[in-house]
Amino acid sequence: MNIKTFIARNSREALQKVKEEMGPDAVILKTRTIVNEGLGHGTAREQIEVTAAIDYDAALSPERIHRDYEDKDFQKKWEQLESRLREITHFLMALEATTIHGCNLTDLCVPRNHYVYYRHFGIIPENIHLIEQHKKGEATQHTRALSREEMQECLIDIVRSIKIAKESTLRDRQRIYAFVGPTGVGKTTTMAKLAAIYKVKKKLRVALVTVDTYRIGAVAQLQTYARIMGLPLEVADNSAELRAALERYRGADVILIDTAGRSPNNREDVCRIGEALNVPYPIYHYLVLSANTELESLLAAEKAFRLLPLKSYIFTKLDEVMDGSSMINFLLERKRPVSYFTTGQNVPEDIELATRKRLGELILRRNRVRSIERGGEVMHYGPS
Ligand SMILES: Nc1nc2c(ncn2[C@@H]2O[C@H](COP(=O)(O)OP(=O)(O)OP(=O)(O)O)[C@@H](O)[C@H]2O)c(=O)[nH]1
Ligand SMILES: [Mg+2]
Repeated sequence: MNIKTFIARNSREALQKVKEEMGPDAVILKTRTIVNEGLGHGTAREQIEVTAAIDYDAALSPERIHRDYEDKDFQKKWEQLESRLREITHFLMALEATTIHGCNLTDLCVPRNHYVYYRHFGIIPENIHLIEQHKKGEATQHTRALSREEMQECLIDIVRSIKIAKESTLRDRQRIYAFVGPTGVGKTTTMAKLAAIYKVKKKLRVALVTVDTYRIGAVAQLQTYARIMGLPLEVADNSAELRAALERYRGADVILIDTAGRSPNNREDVCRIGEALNVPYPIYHYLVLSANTELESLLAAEKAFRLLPLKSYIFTKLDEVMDGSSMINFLLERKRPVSYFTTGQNVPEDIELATRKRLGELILRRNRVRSIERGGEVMHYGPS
């Protein structure tokens, strides 16, 4: 039992202090009013003294632990802790392995020193074998430390294992693109960037449609872009209206369709997007994801939106991440290619075609390899 006394101006403040310092399980043993004499000359004032106690055994009781474990936030934190611990264990294992002559990570079929560098580059253990599989038996049994060239090779092997979408060069056929994904990832902004590029740089006839009649202000947001760029915009509430809009846009080279952001945890909402896009036209579905999202959430989003015929990914907000390792691990694990990266809020400037060179730069942005760059040994991460 731990007992403590708190003095405050009133009982509310005293209870707050008890809660902050001893937690919600503290019990109040005694409360009394005391007089603080101050500096004399009539400055005396009344204060509250509270004596509280906490039984640490009770705070750690099986009932309490069980109650906490039922809590979703607690479970999430627990899982994160477990996964971090697994990661640290793997990493230590590999570090240790570099000192053992002739050993190989047999379960992963990866030379141990390669393994260490992959980990340095932010690749999660589960994805390392995917990279090595790609090399189809090229793996060697190095046990000495890797040279700079070999380290560059590891980097090249990582980016080579990621699929990059080819930009469509079809000019004779109308192209229809839909932008789907979780809320606030930048679907509308990305669509506006591409619309401007198609119109201004590629001189194509571009038309816009939105099926996002769900969020207040969504139509107005796109109307503003359409007005600035001088592009036609249709609002469709359902698949029949979308079909009619597409028919009206027969003469357009490119049609871009914006959709409402949906939580990946709500399957029904994702299905509704699918229903709205269910028209007898070939629609190329981009799954738009934000690079500043943790790996688990990216995988969960992909799993939910896989209900739709996804073709490739667009990753937004690369300007907001330190190293993009969750995106890189996602792309290693998921087999669809990546089409574009967006790097800021400016329309249309902040968008680029996805390249392996850019992925390599992102991997190098990790703190751990900065010293190599600083030492004048700037890495070349190979062909894109
Ligand atoms: N930093 C940064 N911000 C971006 C990028 N792309 C979009 N944003 C910002 O992200 C916010 C949301 O963008 P929207 O395009 O409205 O996102 P959305 O996916 O259409 O959102 P919902 O339709 O509500 O689901 C805006 O403030 C954009 O300016 C990017 O590449 N980098
Ligand atoms: Mg939007």
